Amino acid sequence: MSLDQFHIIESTLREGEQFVGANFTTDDKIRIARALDEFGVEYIELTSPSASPQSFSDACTIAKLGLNAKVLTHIRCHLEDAKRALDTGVQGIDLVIGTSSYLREFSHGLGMEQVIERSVQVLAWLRAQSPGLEIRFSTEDSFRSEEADLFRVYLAVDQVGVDRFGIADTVGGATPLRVYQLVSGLRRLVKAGIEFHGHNDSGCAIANSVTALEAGATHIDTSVLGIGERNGITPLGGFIARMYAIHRDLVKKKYKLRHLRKLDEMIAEMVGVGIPFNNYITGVTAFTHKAGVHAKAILNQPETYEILNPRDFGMTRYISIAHKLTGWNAIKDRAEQLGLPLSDEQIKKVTAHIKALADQKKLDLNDVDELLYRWANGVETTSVDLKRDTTSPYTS
Ligand code: HCA
Ligand code: CU
Repeated sequence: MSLDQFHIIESTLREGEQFVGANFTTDDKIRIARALDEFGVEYIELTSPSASPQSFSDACTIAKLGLNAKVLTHIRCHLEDAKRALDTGVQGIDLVIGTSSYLREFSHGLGMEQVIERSVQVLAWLRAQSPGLEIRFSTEDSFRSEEADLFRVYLAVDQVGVDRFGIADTVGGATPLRVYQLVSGLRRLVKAGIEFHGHNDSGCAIANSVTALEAGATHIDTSVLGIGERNGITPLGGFIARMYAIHRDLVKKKYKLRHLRKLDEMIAEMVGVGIPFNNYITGVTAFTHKAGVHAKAILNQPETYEILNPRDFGMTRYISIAHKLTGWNAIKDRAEQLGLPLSDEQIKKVTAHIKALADQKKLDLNDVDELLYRWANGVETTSVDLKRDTTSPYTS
């Protein structure tokens, strides 16, 4: 059910601002908010207006942009923070309070009774002030909290009434099975939406997010490139890749997938990092095929080795052919691209030659092309000394 009806809470402007390289200016934030809105995310979450005077005025500015996405801000369970958040004019507030023993002892210092008391107090105050406000209540470090404590606070909050409950894997230690258990446990207890926020310290953020949906969650937190505290949270692009693999038509309808690349590039530049080579969708090797066996099948039917269609994302497929694992079908395809009328027999011989050469040195596409031209011009050599320097295998 939720797999068909999920919502993205895009937190590049909140969790992402907690990434060590992030130092967004007001203009940066406006550009990011507009780009995310154009992409089609349903919600944009902003840093707490209590964080700094600029954070407050930027929240006011973004709340007034007239975006299609709902603008939320994220605050601690404090009355002062709640008052300041209301003053920004945002459409929703994400409340969070720590419930694990770590946070109770080393962060806010409150016992469970006080946690419940404060949560109910802040929520009831917000509800009274602004009945139409969309409010989420989340527990920080949910997976290292006692389950009985968690459910006690969720049920108390449910009595007051919230739009959404949050479950946070703050330290990135949860596995999909744990996520399934906790989310489905909460799903049985409450009717409101359920949001999952997952860090990626041990590599489960995307899997945990999708499992949360399978267990009944309705909203998933993401950030562009996954930026956030430490190694970050569920990356927007990776989550999109996963959901596209499940519901291609739905995802194509909901989001402007061709904007992902610009989004990833923009954030990478703003925070001073490169896009990882193996990044979902936009990494330089995401649609690169190499082995001859793969290349042959890809040329016949791309879906044989591709779960994502690069064209849907404005990306192009690349078949690497200048190496020892190449195959004659791929070389033949290249000869056809160059308009060279070589027979299959000739192509097979050139291919054997390319493999032998590649055993001796790194080749590039120019080397392959040169050999193909020579053969097409009647120079059927099998001992060409190719002197050209090699280039990156990703661009050859
Ligand atoms: C934080 C912690 C948080 C909150 C998540 C949430 C986390 O405030 O920086 O509000 O659900 O990972 O627990 O990002
Ligand atoms: Cu977080």
